[in-house]
Amino acid sequence: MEATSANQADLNSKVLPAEPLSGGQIQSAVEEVLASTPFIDIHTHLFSPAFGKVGLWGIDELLTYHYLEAEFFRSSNTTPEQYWKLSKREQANAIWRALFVENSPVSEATRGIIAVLHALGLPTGPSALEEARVFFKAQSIEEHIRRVFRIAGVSSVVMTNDPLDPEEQPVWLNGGQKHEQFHAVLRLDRILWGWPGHWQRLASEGYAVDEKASGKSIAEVRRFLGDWHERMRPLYMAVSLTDTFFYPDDSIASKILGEAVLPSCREFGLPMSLMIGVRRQVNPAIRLAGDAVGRADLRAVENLCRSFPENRFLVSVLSRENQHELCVYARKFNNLMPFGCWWFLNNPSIVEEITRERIELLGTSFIPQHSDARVLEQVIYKWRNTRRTLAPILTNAYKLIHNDGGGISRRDIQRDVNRLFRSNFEKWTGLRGG
Ligand code: RAT
Ligand code: ZN
Repeated sequence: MEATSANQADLNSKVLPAEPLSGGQIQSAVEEVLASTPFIDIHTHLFSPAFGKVGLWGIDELLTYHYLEAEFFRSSNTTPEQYWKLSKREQANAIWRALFVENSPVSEATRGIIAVLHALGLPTGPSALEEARVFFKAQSIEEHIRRVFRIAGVSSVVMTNDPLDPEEQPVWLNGGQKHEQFHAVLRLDRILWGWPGHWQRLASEGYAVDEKASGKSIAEVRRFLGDWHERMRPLYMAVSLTDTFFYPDDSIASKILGEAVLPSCREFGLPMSLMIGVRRQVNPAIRLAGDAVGRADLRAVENLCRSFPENRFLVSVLSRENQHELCVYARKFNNLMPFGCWWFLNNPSIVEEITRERIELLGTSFIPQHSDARVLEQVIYKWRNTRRTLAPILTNAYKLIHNDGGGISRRDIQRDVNRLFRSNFEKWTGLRGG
């Protein structure tokens, strides 16, 4: 079943039958509702066509995704130094050979390539690469995006927009983008933890800031955020943080977060997204694939939620060991919205564990997943996998209600799926019909 429109999904939750389903009907009702509800993808690295080459799509980009590069170095004698000297096409050839011809694509990321090729009606066998190249070359991006989103069952996606990115900045300075299926997010890594390497960029753009973020700097960072809010109209502000992140402490990041970013979020009515737990560049030789994970001290989240009750926080944590605490904090603070099974967690076995735990502790008051897609067509496999993993989890939750004597209707299921994959986010950000 194809995903219906966003408006239809909202309507469904009012007009679908309200009679209780029998135990045997629950599973198919859940599967049908999941399949027909368009999801909002709340965090990706995709870009609308206005950004030109910044937006990645097609088979060579899919194959050189950093999740696959990490796996490639485990199954090939090619060294990172040799690999980085190759052209993109040669890199893709090498990854295809190592992970799809000489080995079976059983990992989550390799299986994703197979699912994408199949969904687009392409062959998936060892000799499929050239045909895929011919197919992608023939696509026009606007139409291709519509098709990919339709297959993936997403109504819109949220980008990651860095105001200091030299490739992105000119697009925003020349009118930005207006594509209704792509929403902006003001990403602040360079401003927050990257201040020592980037404050001069702000200074050169006319903001009176200094290295220590002293004097007028805080007011000037707020002016910078205001200017970018005006340009981007973001749905939220965001930052990714290491496992050692803490709040409050005497770092510049803490100061800018507490005194500039969070007050600006309040001023503009935006949530702040914190993605916590990355250990950056444990192996710099493999570049983007070289980041790892560490357990964080979530008392930082506790302190933020308590100290800033007027702010709303979207939080994703990378370490499996932090997941339970995050749920507990969400029970204490209703300005905290856990979201997604991020990066190394986006594997069925771990998604299953985390999502069950979240439902048991939080009901439907969380956002189960985002795709984190970097290459357009990845939304096809990532959302397909999410629906497949979620179906038995939701079915089980409803069967438990049923077995305990409660009634569950198709209308209830639609309402819940809407909440998990649409309206929790819409409510948090003010997005309408996204
Ligand atoms: O999942 C990823 O692709 C990571 O490299 C990161 O981009 C992460 O999702 C982030 O947004 O920092
Ligand atoms: Zn990301």
